[in-house]
Amino acid sequence: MRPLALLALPLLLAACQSENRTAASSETTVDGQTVAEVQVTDPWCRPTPNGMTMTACYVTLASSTGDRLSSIISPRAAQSMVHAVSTEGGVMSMSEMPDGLALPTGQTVSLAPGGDHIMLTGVTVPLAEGDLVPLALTFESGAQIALEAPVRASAPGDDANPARH
Ligand SMILES: [Cu+2]
Repeated sequence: MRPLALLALPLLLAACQSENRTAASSETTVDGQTVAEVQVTDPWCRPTPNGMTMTACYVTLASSTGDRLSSIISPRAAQSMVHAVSTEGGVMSMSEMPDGLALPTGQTVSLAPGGDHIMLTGVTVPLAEGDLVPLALTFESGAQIALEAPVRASAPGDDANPARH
């Protein structure tokens, strides 16, 4: 019976998304039906060892109606913003997206290491692996999503599939 019980645990956890809050969505009503407007999944943040006060967080976003991620607030950071990464003359730099992050209708937008990311600055209490970082995302449509991003040293799935980007 023991293996069976262990197998059932991930299923139970998957069914309780509102409880672990590592995935969330906002809802809107279209023709009397409730549909998910924006979905946010797979959030995670990098740890801040050795007195680092800035770090990056990553999420996967999808909007069924087209939207923009316009602002982010986290109680763990003085400031949170969406950064775009660009390379010019072989030098990588990052800058805040002035108009927020575009979420084209029906497309999945993944923030991932090496690319666009959520930048936390002014992190005063270090983020350690296993911590949960509350993130409140506000979208141009007015939708708001609150979730918790676990702190991890590497991207979810990296162990199983290093080719994942
Ligand atoms: Cu950045």
